[in-house]
Amino acid sequence: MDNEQPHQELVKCVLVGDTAVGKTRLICARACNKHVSLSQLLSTHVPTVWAIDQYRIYKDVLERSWEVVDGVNVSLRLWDTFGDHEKDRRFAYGRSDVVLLCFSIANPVSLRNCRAMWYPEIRRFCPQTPVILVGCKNDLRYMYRDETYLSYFGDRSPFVRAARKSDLVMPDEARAVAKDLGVAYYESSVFTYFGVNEVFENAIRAALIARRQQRFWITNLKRVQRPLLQAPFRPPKPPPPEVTVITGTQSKDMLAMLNGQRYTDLVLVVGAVRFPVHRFVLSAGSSAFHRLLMMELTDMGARSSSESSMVSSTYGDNSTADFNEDTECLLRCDPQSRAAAPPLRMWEQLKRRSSYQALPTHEPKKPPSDLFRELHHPVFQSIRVIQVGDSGISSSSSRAHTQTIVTLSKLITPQAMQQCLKFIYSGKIDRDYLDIQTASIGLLLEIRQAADLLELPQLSVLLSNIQTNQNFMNDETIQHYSTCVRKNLEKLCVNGGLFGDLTFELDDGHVKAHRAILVARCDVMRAMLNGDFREAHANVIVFPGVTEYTFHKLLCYLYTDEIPPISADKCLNLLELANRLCVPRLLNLVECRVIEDLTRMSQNESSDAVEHCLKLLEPVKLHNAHQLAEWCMSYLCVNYNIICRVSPKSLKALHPDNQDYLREHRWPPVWYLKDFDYYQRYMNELSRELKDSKKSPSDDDGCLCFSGCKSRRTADSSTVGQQQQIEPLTSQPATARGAEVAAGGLYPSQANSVQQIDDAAEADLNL
Ligand SMILES: Nc1nc2c(ncn2[C@@H]2O[C@H](COP(=O)(O)OP(=O)(O)O)[C@@H](O)[C@H]2O)c(=O)[nH]1
Ligand SMILES: [Mg+2]
Repeated sequence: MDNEQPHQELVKCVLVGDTAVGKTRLICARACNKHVSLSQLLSTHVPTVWAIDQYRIYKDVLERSWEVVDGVNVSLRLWDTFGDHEKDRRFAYGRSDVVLLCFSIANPVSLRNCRAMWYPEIRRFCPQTPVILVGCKNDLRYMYRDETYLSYFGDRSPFVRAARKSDLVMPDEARAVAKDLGVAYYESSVFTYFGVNEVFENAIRAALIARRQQRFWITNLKRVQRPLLQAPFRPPKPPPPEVTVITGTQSKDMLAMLNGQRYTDLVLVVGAVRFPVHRFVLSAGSSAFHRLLMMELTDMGARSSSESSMVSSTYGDNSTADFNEDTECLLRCDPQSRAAAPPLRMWEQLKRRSSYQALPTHEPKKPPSDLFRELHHPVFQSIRVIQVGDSGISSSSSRAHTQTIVTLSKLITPQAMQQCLKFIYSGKIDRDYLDIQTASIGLLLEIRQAADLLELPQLSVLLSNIQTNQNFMNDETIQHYSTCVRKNLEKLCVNGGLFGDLTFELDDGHVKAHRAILVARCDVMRAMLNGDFREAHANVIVFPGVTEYTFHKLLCYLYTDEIPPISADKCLNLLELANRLCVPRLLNLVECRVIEDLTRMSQNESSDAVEHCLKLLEPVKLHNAHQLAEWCMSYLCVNYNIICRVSPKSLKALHPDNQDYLREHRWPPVWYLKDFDYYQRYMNELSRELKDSKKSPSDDDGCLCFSGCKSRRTADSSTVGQQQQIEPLTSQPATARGAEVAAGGLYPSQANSVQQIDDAAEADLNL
């Protein structure tokens, strides 16, 4: 085609190839900058041709046709064609400057047709025109197993089918065809936009070089480079699989625990209503209760009235009172001593210690341990501790325990107490009170007063928010409460064993726990402790094969719904326990914690994370930690090279199916590594040649004298296509290439040099 204006070039580029290989989409991507979504790409294909008159009709299409390539202002005119083999494309080929021979990398037949049908046709109509082989849809090299991609085909098959691995054409296969035909090779995808601009930019180069050879006097083409070698396409690194944690049910479980009234050890007497509750929960939820229940309870008669008003005097003191050998005490709260002595033994000990007559060792009518005390406190009127039988399922149980009875003053009404307890257990109050429109103001005030007296600051804030119509702030308030109460439960009950009524004998120690929470939070524990099993009546349960470390994490979960950090090397026992006790959320939380630990490890230079993943992969599957197994597998896939380097033996020790999976899904894939190796070797060769050419005078420095490179020039002009085959150049950024362009622009290469590189790459790549 003739120049439209001086120093402006018009390039006619024709796209040919089988139907549905992606010609029209590729043209639209370049000419209209059209980006397409996956669903658009996968919609049913209707053969269309992009009309050439769009350059005339649409101004923006015409504007986008302009491009500056190696300093030359070019208007690229793209010609689309139908892919039917028998069609007459004579008109399209006429006066073309470059032909893009397209095939789909997911359709090997379309590549075969390039050699068998298309190239001969092109050469028939345009014997001298440069040709470029273009592998379209190269996103399918990794998308073929993408779940979203595959999901589109679910209900459309068998009419439309997804690309299969066996269909994929690898870069080296396509490159071999290109070499055979003596043309340059590029890949593109309109989905990722990889190569879209590169294909056309280099098509322009091929066209301009051919033009320069015909019209060597046109000086504005002297800096045009030969088509550059395309850097290989590396599929994106697959993201690690996401781990989901099933929603916690702690609030619900705690409420069920309150309503179920099982294993209670405290009765709150409020007016005519008695509330059986659990001391450990109240201690964790309310400072007022904590202090009341932690005080050293002595009998009134042994003290003066001023000393006996200890509740009021110790109020404000949050610490556990010191145990004094001389003090007659009913309940000792030192966790260590409690952990060491089961309740009954402790009771005996206390009885022995007690010198005071009120400890009713010989009183026949009163239970021997019954102890009563008046309290001089605005809310708590009196406290009584009695010894009772099992409050659990079996009334005939021999398991004895203490029951504390606290009588509250009239300042707290039963309804207010009900709501305070609900809040302490679950961080919630009844719905009726949440809306100022429906709630009775009087009742709200009663609850607020109770919350203040029982030192439940978050409940006070919650109620005040309701009163001021600022309910939107309550989520945060409830969150704050649950954080505080979880911390207390962990500190007092899990770590301290406060008011624990059951001891677990583990491989390396003893741990105290509370039947109530175990039963409320874990079905297997419920079956064990409620049923006819021996454990239902035992104070000590032997748990062989479990260490304190593991059991502590289990208790943390049962009490707080969360778990502390877990190191990857210690997780297996906990996963096994979580699986054995059927606690799926704990299993998920452990998976998350271990992944956190592995992610942290992976940030170091070391290969620790890889080694841990290799160790964990198969055992965690046995414990149903499938998400963790999947994560490890995905991590190993993207670190396959490291495994081969540092742990080839561990890799071989894996189940053959796992080895196959890793090989199959390794990232970057083998075809990329091969292609990258080819590219690098070529680049090295190129820089060597560049050095050599710097030493000898350049053949293309703008002078019209051909003497220095006569033989090469002759070869160039006679076989334009072959020139591209033997000299496919780099796809370095233009800036990086600037110096090279200035130094000569053309990159001579021996006719067989790329062939040699290719052969060497095949031989040397030990993949
Ligand atoms: N995944 C993927 N699909 C593509 C790509 N290019 C085209 N397609 C799809 O392949 C089908 C054929 O495309 P089209 O451009 O019409 O092919 P033509 O007949 O050669 O013009 C259409 O369904 C396109 O959505 C690509 O780069 N990636
Ligand atoms: Mg088309």
